[in-house]
Amino acid sequence: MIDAAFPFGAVYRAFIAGGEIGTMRFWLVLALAATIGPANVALAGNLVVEVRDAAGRPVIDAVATLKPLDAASAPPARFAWPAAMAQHDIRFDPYVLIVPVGAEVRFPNRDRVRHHVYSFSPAKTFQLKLYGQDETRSVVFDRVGVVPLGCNIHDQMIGFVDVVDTPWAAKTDVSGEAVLQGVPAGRAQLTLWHPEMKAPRNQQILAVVVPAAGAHQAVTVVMGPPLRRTPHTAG
Ligand SMILES: [Cu+2]
Repeated sequence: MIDAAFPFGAVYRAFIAGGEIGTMRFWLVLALAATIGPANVALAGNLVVEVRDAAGRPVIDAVATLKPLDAASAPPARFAWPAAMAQHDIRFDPYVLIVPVGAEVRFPNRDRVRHHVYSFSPAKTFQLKLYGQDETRSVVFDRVGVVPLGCNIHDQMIGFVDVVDTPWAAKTDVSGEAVLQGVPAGRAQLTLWHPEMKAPRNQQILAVVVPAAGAHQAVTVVMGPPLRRTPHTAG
């Protein structure tokens, strides 16, 4: 409202001096003031989602996605991390990659051995036939859903591309926290997904109400046994 104060004064003087045209501009400024008023300031809060298992341990690599129920429309999904799924030390890196629907994902091979990456997922069925060190391939993910990845040569290689249609998506870090930035205030559906979660479709859905200032949401999930895969090396 402070920003609107100066033009308000200027146009009000024009209103007094200019008759009908001044009146139109007067109402225009009122409409402008309404669109930049407190109702829309509520868009800037962060939702911090903290995910722990039944024993209270932080859950790493869980994907939190938020679908606001009150906001009219969402901005296009763009994420800070690269749309890349490397093969490194005979494993997929990262273990879980979030991409917006329509993203072209690179699959660089950083190993000396060759890999043959594939998925049978309904969201994306593909295969990248054997390719070697420092070569890369790419795949466009055009449908929303989880795409489990495997390698024909190395059975222990397991990874996931989570294709989402919301800009409010993030992965939990080592402390079990995912930060959804700039979420709209109001009612929303919060979905938590992890490949090892013991739940239908490996996910838990919560109804939440996000206050204008943002919030911290703690969630406990039930985890199953870890998938058998190549252990992550230190660093
Ligand atoms: Cu491989």
